Amino acid sequence: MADDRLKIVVFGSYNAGKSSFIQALDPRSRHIEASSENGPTTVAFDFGRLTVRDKAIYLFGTPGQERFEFVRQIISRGMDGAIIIVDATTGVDEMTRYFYNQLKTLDVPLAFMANKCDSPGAMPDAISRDLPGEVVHPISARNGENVHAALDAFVATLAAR
Ligand SMILES: Nc1nc2c(ncn2[C@@H]2O[C@H](COP(=O)(O)OP(=O)(O)OP(=O)(O)O)[C@@H](O)[C@H]2O)c(=O)[nH]1
Ligand SMILES: [Mg+2]
Repeated sequence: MADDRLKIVVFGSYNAGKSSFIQALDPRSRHIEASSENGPTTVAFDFGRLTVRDKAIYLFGTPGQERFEFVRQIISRGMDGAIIIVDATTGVDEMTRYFYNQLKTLDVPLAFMANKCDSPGAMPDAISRDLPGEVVHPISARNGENVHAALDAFVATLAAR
């Protein structure tokens, strides 16, 4: 993308809070979902837009369910940065590791968000420990805490590249 526009793709396990994260950043974001036992689940993608550091940020949220790998592949094309959302109440699971390993093989800037930090069972420090050398931002997509600051910090690293 052009220098003043950035495509950021949001990955993470099923139910981690990817759609909520994009909703918190852009209240007018759009979400293509179907109903599931845990409420709405993404079956195509989320799309949100906002301006950060004078750059137009295009946020694409992916589906977390394993069977939607083909959707993630399509949405990933041409991304300038990737965010992995981790549910801080359940920790770094197999799917999170899968996304991490996949993204590490690409030369794409990456940050982690430890989500649901409003929840009493959240363990953001354990997530940092499980991902040595990686940047992990504690956030709550539900109450919006730290979401803008975390994205701002990530965009700053992209702009510096
Ligand atoms: N307590 C708490 N709950 C959250 C937070 N963010 C999301 N949730 C809840 O977690 C559930 C899943 O949120 P979604 O945003 O749909 O998660 P997702 O990662 O997009 O899920 P899929 O698209 O199905 O993979 C919903 O019940 C949300 O209300 C948070 O910061 N705190
Ligand atoms: Mg979703």
